[in-house]
Amino acid sequence: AEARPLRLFVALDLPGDVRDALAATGAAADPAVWRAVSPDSLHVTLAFLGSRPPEDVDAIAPIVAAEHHAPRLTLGEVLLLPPRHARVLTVTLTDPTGALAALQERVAAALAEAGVYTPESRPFRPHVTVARLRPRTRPPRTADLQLDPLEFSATAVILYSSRLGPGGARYEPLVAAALRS
Ligand code: 3AM
Repeated sequence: AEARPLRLFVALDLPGDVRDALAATGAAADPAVWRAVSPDSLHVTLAFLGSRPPEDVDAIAPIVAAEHHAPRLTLGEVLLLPPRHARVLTVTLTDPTGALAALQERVAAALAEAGVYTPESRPFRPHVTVARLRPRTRPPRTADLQLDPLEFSATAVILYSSRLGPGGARYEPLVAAALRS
């Protein structure tokens, strides 16, 4: 029998203190409206590959492992996305050197070259989803949350498989490559 497809995405991993700050922001949002993302699920999506045959992991692993230098980043602002009919509460990332944008472009181009990814036409806007709108809930217009302007280095590039379940998506790391800061 054929192996089941995997729902794959490549993401940037964050230091523990940054995860803690982001988890606190998710937890500070109105719990009647938002469900906070658990600290171990927080990430910065670089490329969402969607449903792929498991064999593709062999082609993706060296692309994930090819990255070496950690982009230096800052937490930006709390932003509801999409803007008019928010589904998620996010924290944007500021990329003062452009290193993250360059890394994302390299990874996306290599994945496309390997035939496992179709690049998105919309621009890459780095963010971390910290809470998701509860089902059948009207999205608010603003979040009204404060954020400390933390500065940090990303820690790793990770290939995740996402399993959809009753309690939301569960992310399992398949390949992880540490970044040097
Ligand atoms: O965690 P964030 O918000 O960066 O929204 C999904 C999540 O992004 C996104 O992939 C990440 C891991 O699930 N995602 C899910 N389906 C998607 C799709 N069809 C998608 N991104 C683009 N196209």
